[in-house]
Amino acid sequence: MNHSRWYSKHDRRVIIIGLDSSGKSEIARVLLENWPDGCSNIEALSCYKLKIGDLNVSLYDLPGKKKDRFQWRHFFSVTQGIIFVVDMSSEDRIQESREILHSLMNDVLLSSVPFLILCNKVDIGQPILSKQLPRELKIQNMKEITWEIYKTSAKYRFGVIEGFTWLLTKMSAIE
Ligand SMILES: Nc1nc2c(ncn2[C@@H]2O[C@H](COP(=O)(O)OP(=O)(O)O)[C@@H](O)[C@H]2O)c(=O)[nH]1
Ligand SMILES: [Mg+2]
Repeated sequence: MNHSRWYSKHDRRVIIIGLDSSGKSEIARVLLENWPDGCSNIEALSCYKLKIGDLNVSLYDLPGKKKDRFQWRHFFSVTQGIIFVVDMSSEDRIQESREILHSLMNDVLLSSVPFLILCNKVDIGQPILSKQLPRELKIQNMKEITWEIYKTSAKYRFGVIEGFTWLLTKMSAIE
C-alpha cells in the first residue's frame, strides 16, 4: 500500500529512549525550547511536534522503566531516528545502558535507523574524553549502523542541540 499521500516528504519521527531517569524528558524540553514554534502534547503520549525549517518532526519521549521498555519496539518500524540517552552519572547505569544499546543496535528493525547517542549528565559523572566514549560503550566496531555520540548535560543545556542537528542530517523521509 502506498502511504505517501498521508505523509509529506518533510515529516520525520524520532523516539527518545534510555533508562528511566537518564534525562529523556529534560532533553525533550531542551529541544522544545530551541524550536519554540512546536506545539506540545505532554500529557497524552509525550509526543512533541517540532517545526524545524521545512521539517515537521514528531518527537516521542518513551518511558524507560524496565517494565515499560517492551513498548519501544512498537515504534521501531515507524521511526526515522533514535535518540538513546545514556545516564553517565554512575558506572552501574552506564553498564545497564550499554547492554540495552547493544541489543537495540542488533535489532533487525533498526538496521537502517541512525542512532544519536547522548551521554547525558556529564556535569556530575566521572570526567571522560569524547574520544573514549565509543570504547566505553563498546560500540567502536559497530560499522553497519549510522551512529554518533555527543556528551550532554540537559540540565546545563549543552550538547543536545548539536547532537540533534547531526541526527536531522541523517534521517530519511517517511516512506
Ligand atoms: N545533573 C544532571 N541532572 C539531569 C540531567 N538531565 C536530567 N537530569 C535530572 O535527572 C532527573 C531525571 O530526568 P528526566 O528528564 O525526568 O529523566 P527521564 O526519566 O529519562 O525522562 C531529573 O531530576 C532531571 O532534572 C543532566 O544533564 N545533569
Ligand atoms: Mg521522562
